[in-house]
Amino acid sequence: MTDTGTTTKTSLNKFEKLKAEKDGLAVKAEIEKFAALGWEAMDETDRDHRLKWVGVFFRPVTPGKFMMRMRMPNGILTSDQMRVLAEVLQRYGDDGSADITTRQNLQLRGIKIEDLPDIFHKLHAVGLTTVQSGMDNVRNITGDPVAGLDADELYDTRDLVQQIQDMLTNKGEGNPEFSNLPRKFNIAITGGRDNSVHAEINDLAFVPAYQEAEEQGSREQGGNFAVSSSSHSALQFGFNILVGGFFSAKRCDAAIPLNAWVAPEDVVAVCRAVLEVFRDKGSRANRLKSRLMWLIDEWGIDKFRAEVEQRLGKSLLPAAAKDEIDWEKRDHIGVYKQKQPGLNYIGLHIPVGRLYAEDMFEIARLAEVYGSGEIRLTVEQNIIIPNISDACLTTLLTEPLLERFSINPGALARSLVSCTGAQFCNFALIETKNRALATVKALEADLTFTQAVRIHWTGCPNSCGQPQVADIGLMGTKARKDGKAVEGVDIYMGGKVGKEAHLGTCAIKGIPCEDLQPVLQDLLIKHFGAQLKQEALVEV
Ligand code: SRM
Ligand code: SF4
Repeated sequence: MTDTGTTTKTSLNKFEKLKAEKDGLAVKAEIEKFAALGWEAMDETDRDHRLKWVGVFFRPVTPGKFMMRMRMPNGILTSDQMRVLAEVLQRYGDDGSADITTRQNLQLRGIKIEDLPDIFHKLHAVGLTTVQSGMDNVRNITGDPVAGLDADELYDTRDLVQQIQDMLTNKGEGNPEFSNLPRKFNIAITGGRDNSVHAEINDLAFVPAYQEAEEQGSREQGGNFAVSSSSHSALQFGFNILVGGFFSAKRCDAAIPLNAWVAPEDVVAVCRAVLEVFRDKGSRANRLKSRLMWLIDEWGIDKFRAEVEQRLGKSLLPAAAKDEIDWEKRDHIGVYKQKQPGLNYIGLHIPVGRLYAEDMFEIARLAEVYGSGEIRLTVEQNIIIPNISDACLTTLLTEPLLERFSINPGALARSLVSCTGAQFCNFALIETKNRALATVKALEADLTFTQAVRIHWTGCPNSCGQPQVADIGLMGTKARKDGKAVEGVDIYMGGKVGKEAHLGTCAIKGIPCEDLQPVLQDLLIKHFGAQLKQEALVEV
């Protein structure tokens, strides 16, 4: 007996029941009412769950101070939008902060329910939306952070990402067609060579690949072409499709090939078809087995592919023999030439992605004064300011903000990623962000490095901080020390990003956080060529 879409109503899990009682998107029309009522008088299910359909998260750790999760398609926003977000936060003083997320997105903290009508009004005025960013919806869609800037990119993902978001959110207004999926769903598109979006950990991902196409026929379709060595064929640009990648406390899997290739103009339709299959056939019984990969497991990839084709209304071409992901992953920290002559982008390191209102005003100012007003976010929780002319570059590099948000951070700080952790997240088994910063600072004080080492912290097995993609991943757990339960970590090793990406696995279990420093030092020396500063001095 399957537990997929054929499930009877009686076996629905508790979240399915709350969705059946009242659709999550219904709260959109009730914001004024909630604001008047206040968070304590509100219906608890609306407050704790349904508000997530409009991106508003009740935080049991800070009751009354909500988190607001935006949507930032391809991680791009304007200085005006950044300034509006900063204005929202400014109101909350010390309680207000923002985090850049591992999905190239922003989350605001300290939000009061009585302010929601005004906040939504302000966001709407600058074209920002929070809709369908939590619960059983498609999360922020990631794309190359240097799309349209990178001379080596194969495809500029920006417009496609926006089109997909518009389709599934009805241009930010909310779309009931896709607001009741069996579970969360992640989509990523990359048109660059270095897999900057971690395609392998998404439920649905598109990676660049050229398909042999008959020259004549292909030209008639008006696609992107490269000349092949064969005189009879051209190479048409498109994407190989990967499906089923996900992390959860129960299971983590890299995405697998759908054995399908799609031209850019069909990507939105394929997203729709895959989401329809997931929506209508995915499991709604056991929430721990509801992500897309469980359905693919049950059906087999061939049946899944056939169902997608049926929804699409046409056959998919088989995958191209190889994809074009052939670079190591870049971190974009520093100054880089754009493909547009005379223009540059700079990548600023934002320690563990944490921002305050003053930082955001300042970033908006720098983007306007030195660039075109555009600001970009990365899945490493950092910021890129593009379109800086050669003439402006030197002055920009003297701006005081760059002392804190450096273009040349230390070898560990540079690639440090951390999930929210115990400060705001009630799932957390440990505090993460502050600990991550303190640990790296101490390690950098004792060691010298010849390479950057990617360390990712995550506060619990939900893996929002993606420890499985890291060189060293640290996952919060309860450890034992002197017979007592203490905060600890399981250590993941071997995650590989960029070309030939694969997931790391748990190498060491249950290290108490207070004993972690020497363990990490040892790993950095043994596996990543770090040296104790004393020893390095002796060698010199
Ligand atoms: Fe996550 C739930 C934060 C990326 C897997 N995640 C949560 C909640 C909403 C739990 C909660 O209600 O407290 C966290 C909110 C804490 C807070 O106050 O910030 C939370 N997740 C985050 C963020 C903010 C981590 C960060 O610091 O960057 C990321 C927000 C992304 C965004 O902009 O939408 C975030 N979460 C991820 C990722 C990474 C990714 O997408 O690349 C994953 C693993 C990949 C995946 O989903 O396959 C991830 N989050 C989860 C899960 C486990 C999902 C599952 O299938 O079991 C949960 C728990 C759940 O959904 O039941 C979860
Ligand atoms: Fe919270 Fe756990 Fe996700 Fe960290 S990994 S944000 S602790 S749910």
